[in-house]
Amino acid sequence: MSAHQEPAGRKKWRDGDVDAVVRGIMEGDRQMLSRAITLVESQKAEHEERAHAILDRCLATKHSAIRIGITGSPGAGKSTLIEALGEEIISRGLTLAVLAIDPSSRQSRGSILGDKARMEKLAARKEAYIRPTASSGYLGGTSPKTHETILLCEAAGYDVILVETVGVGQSEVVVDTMVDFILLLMLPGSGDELQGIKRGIMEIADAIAITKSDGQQSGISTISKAEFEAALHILPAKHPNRKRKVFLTSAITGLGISEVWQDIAAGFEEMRKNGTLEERRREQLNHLLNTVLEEMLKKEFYSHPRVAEAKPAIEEQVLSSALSPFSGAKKLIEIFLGSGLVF
Ligand SMILES: Nc1nc2c(ncn2[C@@H]2O[C@H](COP(=O)(O)OP(=O)(O)O)[C@@H](O)[C@H]2O)c(=O)[nH]1
Ligand SMILES: [Mg+2]
Repeated sequence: MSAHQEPAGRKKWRDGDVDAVVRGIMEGDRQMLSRAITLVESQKAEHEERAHAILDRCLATKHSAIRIGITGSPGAGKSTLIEALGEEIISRGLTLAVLAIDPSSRQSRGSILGDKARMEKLAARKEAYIRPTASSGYLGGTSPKTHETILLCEAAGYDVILVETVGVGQSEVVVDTMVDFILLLMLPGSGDELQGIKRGIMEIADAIAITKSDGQQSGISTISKAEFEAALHILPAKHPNRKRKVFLTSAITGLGISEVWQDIAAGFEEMRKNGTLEERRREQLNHLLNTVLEEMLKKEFYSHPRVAEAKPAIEEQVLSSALSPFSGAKKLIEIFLGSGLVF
């Protein structure tokens, strides 16, 4: 840890805080971790700057966790499974952070509490850190901010990071750019969804869990398992040497939970051994760089005074067909770059 110098004079408490937050995160102080995540999630420019200063320092720790995406339709049993899987992970002597992203939370703040209540037992464990997060308008909730939050949790030394996202099609593709393993949750009897949208999701899933395989559902679950296994057989392989598995799980009876964990741990170990993990980490960082770059450019562009001034007139020309949308866009870019005339 670098020497922490008190700023000359008494600067505002928050300004000299980066050092304290970084140190706190690395020492396992949850409040500091939560504070850093709040900064990362903030839209305010001054928060962003501090968040980035914290992230830079945290990335230097080069801590790496097993990152798992848990995805599936609302009600598929994600939060409940995470609670069970979390206990399994803790029983193996590991610590975990859970990022529960709730896209419905913008409408009802209550659902965030709902998720945390669903993970009540896990929330009480000192080995687990649970962070419910509003989706801030991103599809399925995952965003560059989720990725940055993952990096903060890694610096805090958690062994495993679970990201709960709602399966709405594209969101899995986004979460796939930041995790090592995607567990897709399907309800028993949902085999007919194989024809539609879920096919795309299945292509990036590393394993499938047929949830709620208990009580009267058990029979239907077994049929679904066979259907999904057959579908995986047809789809192109995701890993050259590892077969993707379908598990029957129940958070109530504990069915399949240990097996799911073993599959995840084995997959991760294999990636670590054959070098694909390191490669993936590089790809993940590169993806984050490009996503953030795109966002920053967009923000710079739209908030630029020259652009704001010129845009209405150009828009009008495009709408009246005096200018093609292509030429209009090009003109705005030129104005942004300072090489075009404002008119
Ligand atoms: N019978 C049974 N019900 C479950 C199981 N897992 C979750 N549920 C119920 O399914 C509902 C939705 O679960 P939840 O974890 O909130 O789903 P999420 O929206 O995917 O996070 C809740 O009422 C749970 O109690 C399970 O393994 N068996
Ligand atoms: Mg949930």
